[in-house]
Amino acid sequence: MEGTRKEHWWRDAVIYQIYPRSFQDSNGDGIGDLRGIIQRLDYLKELGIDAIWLSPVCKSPQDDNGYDISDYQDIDPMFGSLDDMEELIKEAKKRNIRIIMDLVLNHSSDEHRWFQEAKKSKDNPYHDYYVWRDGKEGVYPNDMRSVFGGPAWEWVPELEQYYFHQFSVKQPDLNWENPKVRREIYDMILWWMEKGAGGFRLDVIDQIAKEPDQKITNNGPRLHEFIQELSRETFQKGDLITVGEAWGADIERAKLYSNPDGSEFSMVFQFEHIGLDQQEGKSKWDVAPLPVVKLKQVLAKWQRELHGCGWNSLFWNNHDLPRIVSRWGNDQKYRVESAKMLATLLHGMQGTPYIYQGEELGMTNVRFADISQYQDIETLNMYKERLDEGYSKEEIMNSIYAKGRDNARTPMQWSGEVNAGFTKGTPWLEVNPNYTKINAESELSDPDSVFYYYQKLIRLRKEHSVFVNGEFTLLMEEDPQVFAYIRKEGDTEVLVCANFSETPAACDLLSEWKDGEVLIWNYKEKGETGVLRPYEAMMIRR
Ligand code: TEU
Ligand code: CA
Repeated sequence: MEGTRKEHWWRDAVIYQIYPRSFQDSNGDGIGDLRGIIQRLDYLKELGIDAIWLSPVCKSPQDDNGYDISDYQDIDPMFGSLDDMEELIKEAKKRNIRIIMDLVLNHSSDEHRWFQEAKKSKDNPYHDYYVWRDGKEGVYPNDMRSVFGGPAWEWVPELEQYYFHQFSVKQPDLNWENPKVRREIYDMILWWMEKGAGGFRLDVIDQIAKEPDQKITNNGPRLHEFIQELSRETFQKGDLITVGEAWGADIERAKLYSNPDGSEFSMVFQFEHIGLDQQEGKSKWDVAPLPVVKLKQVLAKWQRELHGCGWNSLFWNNHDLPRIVSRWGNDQKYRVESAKMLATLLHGMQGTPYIYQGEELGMTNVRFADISQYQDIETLNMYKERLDEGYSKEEIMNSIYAKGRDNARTPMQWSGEVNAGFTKGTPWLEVNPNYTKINAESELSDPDSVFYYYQKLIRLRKEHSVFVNGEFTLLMEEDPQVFAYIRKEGDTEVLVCANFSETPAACDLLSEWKDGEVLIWNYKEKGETGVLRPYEAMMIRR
């Protein structure tokens, strides 16, 4: 790994996210599980990834699909057992793949033993593990709202108190002000480290230092103090990849989160680019067209500003976001071209690329006819809320088609067999009907597939240290179609160039770079000089 500092060995790694429920069912109950993942490790090895980020598999009543944990030190029976987990870690390790666990530390499930105790009485030792305020029934401490709709306060009559929940009623917020809570969390993390966890992704970590009386949810005053203590007490004792999820991160905070001295995390997920296709000042459901020039500016800013003093996570997708090829590509006529174009742009940048399951197949959004076919708590709550507010069903369904989280959660499409080869039973969420055409089996039998394109991008990152270390310069800044940039390390330069639209785009860069070596290209034959065809993309080195 030339040019990579030893302690930052993970900087050329590529991470694959698995949403266990939807990846592979091994026992016919319609829900993906750990043994299913073990069966598919060779597929992931073939793709070439270095680590798997597993969305939560701990014990949970599944109110928010596992992001509501009732026992941090056990596996939900739906996914398997602790033994299965240890086997997964072991089998992955054999293939040089590490397992990154999802830590949900802002809140627990209301079915967690701590919360069961906490609500027994005000002087129960666990009461102060959560965030309570005195009050009167019906008179909320303030008007804060939960991310999933409704008030952020829930009344417990026996205590005559409200508890605070930034997410669902079944996800009470943990009280990080309480040193005992922090100690319990650290011990639990150390226990997972001993079990061989190779890293952690920290759910909504920017929200742990909330101050509800000030109506502060993210970026609370003690946030970085808490994170530095957490890192010192746990991660720094091992050799891990860690990534914090922080919707509220700006550049300055990201530099703290991903400080190369290792005082917080390896890197952070920031979401500035993710919010660009919504109406100003409104929610994600109020969809607007993507301003491509703005997208270029935002990504270029993050590239420039973290260079040398932080580290980016690179992602288009996760289990909360719609499928990128449907969102910012074209999932019909140019599905393959645009999926590859988006991958080229992302994997050419500095940072750690994340691939969300199925992204490497060019999987698309889904359009279920009826709301009863949807499962996600956020979508279902929004549907009710907006119906009450007078939106038409059609408007609401269109928002769901564009932004609903179930778009990412339909089962992984393995083959053209029944239920896409995901399960022999009834899948917990219906498969996308396009599985007959889009599936891993057919991708693996086609040398020009999206899968092999991702495989090649991953390999390029390992072969050329310029992708890991190089400086980033945006070209053609004001051009609304062409997204182009240069990466430069020493004498090596790579041009990454793409047409971010479905109409031909004028671009002189290709003739300037005609003597360079084409590293990857999503079209086969040469086109007209000075023109990029729909979604045409390439990397050229000189
Ligand atoms: O998501 C953070 C979060 O704020 C999301 O609810 C986000 O606002 C929304 O999904 C955008 O559509 C994390 C997890 O990734 C998510 O799956 C959980 O539901 C949430 O935390 C609560 O734990
Ligand atoms: Ca199962």
